[in-house]
Amino acid sequence: MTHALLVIDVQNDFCPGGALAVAEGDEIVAPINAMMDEFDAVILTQDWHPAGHSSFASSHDGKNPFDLVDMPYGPQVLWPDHCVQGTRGAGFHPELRTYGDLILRKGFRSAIDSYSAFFENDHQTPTGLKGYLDTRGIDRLTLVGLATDYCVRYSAVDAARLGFDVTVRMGACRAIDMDGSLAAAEQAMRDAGVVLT
Ligand code: VGL
Ligand code: ZN
Repeated sequence: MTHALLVIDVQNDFCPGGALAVAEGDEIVAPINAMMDEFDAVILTQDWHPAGHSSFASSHDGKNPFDLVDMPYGPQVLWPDHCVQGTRGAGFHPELRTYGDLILRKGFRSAIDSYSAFFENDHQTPTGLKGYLDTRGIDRLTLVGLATDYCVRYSAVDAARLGFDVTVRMGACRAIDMDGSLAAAEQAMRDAGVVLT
């Protein structure tokens, strides 16, 4: 099997001090760096939103961060402005090793969010990652990164549904964990056949 490490969104805005900080988000950087050499390929994703993105609470009158709204493609949590293209917050954590094979950006269309590295939040619009992995013969994925209950969860579930052999190394992930979202994510990943270690 050809085994890739998929490093999800280890960006400044998801680390302590960032706009959408995940508790202890920076603690996974050293373990992820140490893992990279074990894999045939390393792929990093980057949440990459235009200013005024529709997933930002600031784009909706009278809404606050963490409110839920209905979008044409389904329910959407509204977030603080984060990972705006070209800003420091959108950059990778400065200590993360970033000389992997591919950097995949997602969430770049104003009208739709993209938690998963495979499909935007309509669960239909592809990012192109599946084609990249297939053409490189990659059939096994280990996921790490931020946040366990959003971008790691949806990426892992989509990968398993697409037929990849998927493991999430929970020790190298951290969660936003609101309203039981971490427990729900663990259940959804297990139900999809993802191995959690
Ligand atoms: C993420 C919320 C909004 C993530 C990205 O990387 O998990 N969460 N955008
Ligand atoms: Zn985002």
